[in-house]
Amino acid sequence: MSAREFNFDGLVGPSHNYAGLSFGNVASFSNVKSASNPKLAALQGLAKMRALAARGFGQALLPPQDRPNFRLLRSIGFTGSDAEVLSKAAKEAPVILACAYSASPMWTANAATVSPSADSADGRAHFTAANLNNKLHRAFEHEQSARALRAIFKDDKHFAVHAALPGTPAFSDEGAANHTRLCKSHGSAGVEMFVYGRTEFDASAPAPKKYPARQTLEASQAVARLHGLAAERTVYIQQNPDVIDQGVFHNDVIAVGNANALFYHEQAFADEAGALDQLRRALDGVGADLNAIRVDTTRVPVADAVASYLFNSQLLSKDNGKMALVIPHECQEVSSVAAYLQDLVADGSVIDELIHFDLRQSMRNGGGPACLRLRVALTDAEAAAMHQGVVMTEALYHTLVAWVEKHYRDRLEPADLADPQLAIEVHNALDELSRLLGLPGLYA
Ligand code: SUG
Repeated sequence: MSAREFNFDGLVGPSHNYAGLSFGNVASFSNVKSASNPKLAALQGLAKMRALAARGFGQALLPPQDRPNFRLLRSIGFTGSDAEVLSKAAKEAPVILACAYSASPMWTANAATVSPSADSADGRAHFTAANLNNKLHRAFEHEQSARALRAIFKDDKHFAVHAALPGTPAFSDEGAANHTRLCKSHGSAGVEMFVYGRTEFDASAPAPKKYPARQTLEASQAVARLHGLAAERTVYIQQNPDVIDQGVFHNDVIAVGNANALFYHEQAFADEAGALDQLRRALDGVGADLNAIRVDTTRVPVADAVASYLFNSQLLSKDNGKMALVIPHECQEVSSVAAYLQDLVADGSVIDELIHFDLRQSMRNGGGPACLRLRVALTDAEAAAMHQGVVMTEALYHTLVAWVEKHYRDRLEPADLADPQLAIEVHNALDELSRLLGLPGLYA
C-alpha cells in the first residue's frame, strides 16, 4: 500500500525557558538559568516546518501543552488562587515551578512511539504515549500528549492511541527517540528497532555509571506488545552505556535511520556487530538490504557528535531515490563534523543533500531537528482520516507566525516564572491556538 511519512513537529510553547532540568543532557545543564527567547524559538521551529512542507515532505505539528502545570503544583501542597500558588512555589520550590512551566513537550520525538499500520497485527497505526518518568518536568506530558494524539488520530478504525506505560523505573519510556523503523518502503512491513539503555530485571547487564539510562528493555518490549508487532520484525538493541555517560541521553543523539539506511556512530551500540547482524537478518525478511552508514570515532569523536547534534538529524527520502539530511547550524561550526559532512555528500552515498536550520533556541536545551519531530507513516486513507487542522500549509504557517508575534515574549528569565501575568498570557495564547487548529477542548 502506498504510504507517506509525516513529521509532526512540536510547536514551541510560550514558556520556553532554560531551567537545567535534564541531568545527563549536556546542553540543558550548560545553559541553566540563561535568558530564553520563546518568540524566536517558536519562529525557528515554524521556519523548519514551513521549509520542509514547501519541499513536499509530509509536515504537521503537535500543539504545546498547558503551562504552568497547576495540577502538579497543587498536588504537592501549594494552595490558594493561581497567583498565590505561583508566588509560594517561586519562593519555596523554584525548581519545581520551572518543571511546571517547562515547554519540553516541544520535543515530540519523546511524545510517543509510533508503529504504522503495515507493522501491526490489527492493521491500525498504533501510538503509545511515553511516560518520560525519568524527569519530573517531563513526567506529566503523557496525559496531554495522549489527549492531543487522540484528538488528531480519532478514528479508531485506523488508529489506536495507548496510554503511557506505568510511570515507574522498570518501564521508563522516552518514546520515538529510542525507536527507529527500517523498511523497504513506508507502506510495507518494516523492522522496528528499539534501543534501550538498561534492563530493570537483569542486574548483570551493563548500565551507565554517571548519567541515567532513560529507556528500559522492559518498556520497549511492552510497547512492541501493545502495538502487536511481529517478533521476527522487532529488534532490541542495547545502547552503549559509555556514550550515555558522555551525554548521549537518547539514541537519536547518536543514530538515525530511514528506509533501509542507518546513519550511526561506531560507538552508538553496546555490541555494534551484533546489532547490525540482527538488523540485517530482520530486514532480509522484508526484502530490504541494510545500508549501514558508519561514522568512525577517528573522523567524529563522540564529544563532537554531541556538540553538533550530527545524528539528531532528520533523514528524509526524496523523489530521486536519495535522502536529505536535515541538520542544525551547529554541524557547520564543529570542524570535524563539517569536514565529515562535506565528504559524505560528495562520496556518492544515499545522502546527497544537507538542509540546515537555525534551531539554536531549542539546541540550547539539547533539542535538535530530530528531537523536534515525531514520525508517523500514514497510508493515503489514514492521512485523509487524521485531523487536517494540524497539517502544515503556507496559510497555517502565516496564521501561526501572527499568533506567535501576538502572544509570545521575546525574553524569559528564571525570575519571570513567578510573574502571575505570564500564566495568564500562556492561557490566552493556548485558548486561541485551540481554535486556530480546530481542536476545541484541547486544553479543557
Ligand atoms: O528531555 N531537554 C529535553 C531534550 C529532549 C531531546 N529529545 C530527543 N533527543 N529526542 C530532555 O532532556 C531541558 C529542559 C530544561 O532544562 O529547561 C529538556 O527537557
